[in-house]
Amino acid sequence: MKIRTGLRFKAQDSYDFNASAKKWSAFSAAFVLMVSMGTSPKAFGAWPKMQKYNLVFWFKNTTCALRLVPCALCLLLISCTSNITGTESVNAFISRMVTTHQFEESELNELFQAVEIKEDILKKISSPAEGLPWYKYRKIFMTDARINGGVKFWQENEPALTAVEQQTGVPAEIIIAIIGVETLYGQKTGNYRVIDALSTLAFAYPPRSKFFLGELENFLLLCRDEHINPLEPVGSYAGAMGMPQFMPSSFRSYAADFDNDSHRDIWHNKGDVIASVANYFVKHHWQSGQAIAIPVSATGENYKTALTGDLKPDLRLAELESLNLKISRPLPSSTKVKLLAFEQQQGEELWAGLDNFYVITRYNHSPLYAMAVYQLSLSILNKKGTFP
Ligand SMILES: [Ca+2]
Repeated sequence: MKIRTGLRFKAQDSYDFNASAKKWSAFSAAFVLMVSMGTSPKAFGAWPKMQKYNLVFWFKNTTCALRLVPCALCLLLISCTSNITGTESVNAFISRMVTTHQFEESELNELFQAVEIKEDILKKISSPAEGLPWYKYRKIFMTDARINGGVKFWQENEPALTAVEQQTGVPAEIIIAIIGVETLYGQKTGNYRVIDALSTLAFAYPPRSKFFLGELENFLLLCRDEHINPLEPVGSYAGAMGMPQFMPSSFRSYAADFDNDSHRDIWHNKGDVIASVANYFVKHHWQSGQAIAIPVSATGENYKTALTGDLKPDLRLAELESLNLKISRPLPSSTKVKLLAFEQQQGEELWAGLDNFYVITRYNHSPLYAMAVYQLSLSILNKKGTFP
């Protein structure tokens, strides 16, 4: 079995990457040595003379800047070795794909000739937006453009949204808010080739290598299933694809074919996108008609003992009361909630997250993300109500 019969991978022009890598390695090493020697003038007895001629200030600033250069060179080195075929890790991956999934070895070798390691992805993976406090994170998503865009998306895709909501019980405004937060309704789906993003993180980012090797495996499988050239799909720097930003493993488990054309097209087909998001929620046990999150007010500070890291609802309503917490809407007494605190500029805002809030966090494990989706969904719903 091949990835795709007659598939034509356009490999890059041949280039002696190994020779280039050696050259850059030697150059980087020499530079690091030069800079590190230069930063210890005291050791060479040069300090008094430098102080005498007012060179200390110049020296400190210059060495500080120079110290950054080796870092840049390391990244440059990675980019110079962008052809990763022949490396031990890529060979092992290809062997596994051949033995486990019957891919053609020569075809995968040819494919990886065209794959590029992207240095900017390695920078981006280290600074996710989830590190922000809630009051800053919220502003990224609760904008007029995103709310109005949601209303427009609703109006343009009303038949598919209505059908999917009736079929699955997942509200249209939640599906729309996910697509709005993920890609601004398909406007920002990412510009990296998925195979470059996944290969960069699988082969050049050891902390998440295992996870991304799995996603790379799933990506090649989905390309074979869907008859897609693996060099074509584009996505985020982490390999999330299409309008709903599904990772390849999510695509294989949850993507849905709304229009029954035998393709699950989450890049262009809005019906498939809507059905796929809803299916993701259904498979994570969305409860039709149930609340998502409810504001809570506190007296005293007893509640802080309930603010644990896990997101799964764990408190009964009676327990909320015993912690001097008051929920702003009545709920059945058997309901379980998760107490969540969101950082505001002054103090924190408390919410009770219900099972459906937990389901949203299965799409992205951050409570900030789930709250942004929930609040955006409410704003879209309200705004749509104002249209004739
Ligand atoms: Ca389809």
